[in-house]
Amino acid sequence: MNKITKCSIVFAAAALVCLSCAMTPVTPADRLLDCLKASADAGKILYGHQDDLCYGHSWCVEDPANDPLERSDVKEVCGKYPAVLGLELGEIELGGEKSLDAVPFELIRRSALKQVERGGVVTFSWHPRNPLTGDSAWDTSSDKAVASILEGGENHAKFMGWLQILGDFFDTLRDADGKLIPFIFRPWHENTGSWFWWGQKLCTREQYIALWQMTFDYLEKERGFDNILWCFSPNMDVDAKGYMERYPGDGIIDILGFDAYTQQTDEAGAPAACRKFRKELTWSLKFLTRLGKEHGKVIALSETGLEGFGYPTWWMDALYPAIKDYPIAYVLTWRNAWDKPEHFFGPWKGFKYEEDFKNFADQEQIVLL
Ligand code: BMA
Repeated sequence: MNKITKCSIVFAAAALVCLSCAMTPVTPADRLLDCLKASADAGKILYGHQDDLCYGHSWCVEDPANDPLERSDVKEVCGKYPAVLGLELGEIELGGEKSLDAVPFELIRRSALKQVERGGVVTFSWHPRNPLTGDSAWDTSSDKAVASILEGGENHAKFMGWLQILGDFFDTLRDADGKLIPFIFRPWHENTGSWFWWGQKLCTREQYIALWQMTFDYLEKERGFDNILWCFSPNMDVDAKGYMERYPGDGIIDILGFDAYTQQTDEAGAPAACRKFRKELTWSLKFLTRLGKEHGKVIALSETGLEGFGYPTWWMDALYPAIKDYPIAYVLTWRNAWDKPEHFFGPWKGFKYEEDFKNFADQEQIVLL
């Protein structure tokens, strides 16, 4: 084993294991933030995959309460688990047992704990229903949804009830010693687009920021969660000014993220789409790096992928060259939906381009568990 490889393994182990060490920082969130900072400062990028322990391209956990959570599409391809596990909480606010993607919340809870037990990082997204119409998060039929849940709005009490349910779930995320695990929370994402009820054209800047403030105040101040890192993640179709236009503020946000996808095309259009993605991502990460330095924040590529992967070298020719020179703490590819065969963004055993992912995962800079 050469020196560099050895160092990187030692470093990766240190960066991930230090999640449980009790050094100087005060809160569990501070400790996780320090680990992410140290890892990014050392030039490492943690690789993450959405819902990786709950299901994969052609399987899903069938016994949520007892499954050992050992399966993973990523591990089946490269021998390691993702260092970051993304999990989705949409529809938890309805009080049912399963998420909008039909994943039992008990499985989501156990997966989060397992990920931390393995020394990894957890990040939650949340696509709650439209509180005004009761339809999905993608229902943009009214520009009054955000206004209706802010203080004084007709749905304020209802929404606070949703936050309470979310907080109750967060309260169950405890390790064997009963301590709350640290995690990243990334609500109200892709706000620079207008496809969610909290998007750009559906509320004013002030309303959007008030939504963040209300969410933060409830969970951090009222419920006292000190184990949450807050990630802001607009989509990659803005410049630095557009990115910051609705920034909730340094007092709330810990991580500056970006959601950036390669545009879907047919096979013939894929090379051009990949080139465009690489160019735009490089350009965007350049200003995100600057913003991270100016605001003293960790940066990340919070969601990415090429749906269905109609390109043989997306990982090594589009993604890796765009991210390798920037201090992003992690990159997360979206889910491999077991019930929608073409809806996959991560690797899986048997996929024709799996070697390309293996090459990516083999890079000294890329960290897995
Ligand atoms: C989207 C798609 C949907 C899913 C949602 C929340 O990007 O994957 O199928 O319901 O994320 O996970």
